[in-house]
Amino acid sequence: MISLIDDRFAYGKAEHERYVRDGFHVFDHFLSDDGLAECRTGIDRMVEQRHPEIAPDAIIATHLVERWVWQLATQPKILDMIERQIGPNITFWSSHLIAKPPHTGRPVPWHQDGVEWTNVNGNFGASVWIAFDDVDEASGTMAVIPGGHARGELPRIRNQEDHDVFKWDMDPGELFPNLDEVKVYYNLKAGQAAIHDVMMPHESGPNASDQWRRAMVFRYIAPDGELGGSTYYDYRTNEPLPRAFFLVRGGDVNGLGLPRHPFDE
Ligand SMILES: O=C(O)CCC(=O)C(=O)O
Repeated sequence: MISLIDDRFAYGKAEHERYVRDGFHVFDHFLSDDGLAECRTGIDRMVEQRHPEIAPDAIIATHLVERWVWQLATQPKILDMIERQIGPNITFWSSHLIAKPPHTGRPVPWHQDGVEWTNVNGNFGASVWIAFDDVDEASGTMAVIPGGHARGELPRIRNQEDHDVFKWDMDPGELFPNLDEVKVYYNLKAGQAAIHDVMMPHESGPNASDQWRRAMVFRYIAPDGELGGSTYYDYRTNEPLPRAFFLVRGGDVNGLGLPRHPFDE
């Protein structure tokens, strides 16, 4: 059994304090070399196998059908980090593979995740954003505004573009006036990762490079919040899949009968 997470990955008091202050944190070490190779094999297959209706940047809820995604998202070291943020009771509820092909990937407009989710609220863990390629501004990596999460809910407009996933744009006029100076791009090597607060304003540009830009994001929330339903679509068949909140650590404190696993073991 290979270790998916790099031995040097660490999320202690100092990292946590920086995450709380800045609203994001970048890890130099996240996936092990073997872990990265295994994930890339899975992603290549998924991009290849996806239903023609599913865009490569909208491959959602993959943990419901891909065991390797589930295994990665529930790695004890990741859950230890989330526990430090939200306490001992944790559900894992969302995975999203955002793969932008060379030259054709779509941009993601400025938004705050916690505002997009109208029926999921409560004690959120960080969103965990994992790079499977070297990513930078040219390839459409993500950008954040240090400290921007502390500004609360920012004004927004419904966007006019046909974005499958992100339905709201923050009003650009209300953004930080010196945005270009303050925004920080995730310049990551494949296998590195970053976390962001659910209220962090963030965006990503189109992929103007010759390389794929593939990243996956995982989301966690404590089980005592509002755990609203939704419908996702199986990336292979486009069949509907109900959203589920999997209790991955601790107790089902509100007695909701939360499932612990998406697969029969
Ligand atoms: O990876 C991207 O391009 C955007 C990701 C994003 O919006 C998110 O993780 O919430």
